[in-house]
Amino acid sequence: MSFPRLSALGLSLVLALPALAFAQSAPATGTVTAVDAAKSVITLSHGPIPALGWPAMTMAFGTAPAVDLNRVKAGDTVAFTVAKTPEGFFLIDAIKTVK
Ligand SMILES: [Cu+2]
Repeated sequence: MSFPRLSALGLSLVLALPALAFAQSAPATGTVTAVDAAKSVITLSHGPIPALGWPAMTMAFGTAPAVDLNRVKAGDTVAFTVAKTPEGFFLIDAIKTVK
């Protein structure tokens, strides 16, 4: 009967994973500095993202297929969420302009 061993392994894996890995996306806000919709890449100057332990910075992100980058442009102030893929990449999985 291997069930108890599997349970213990499952628990240790859950505890070892960063909280974000398979959980909800991390919320953040920022300003768009560049958009390449054809490549699904957006560059943002973003504020601190406490859920990821990140300081404010300017960086490029890939985006999830559901994100339509034709709806944002350089200079826009945006609210977005960042998800970590199982491969360890950070992707924007939702974004919207804010006033
Ligand atoms: Cu960053």
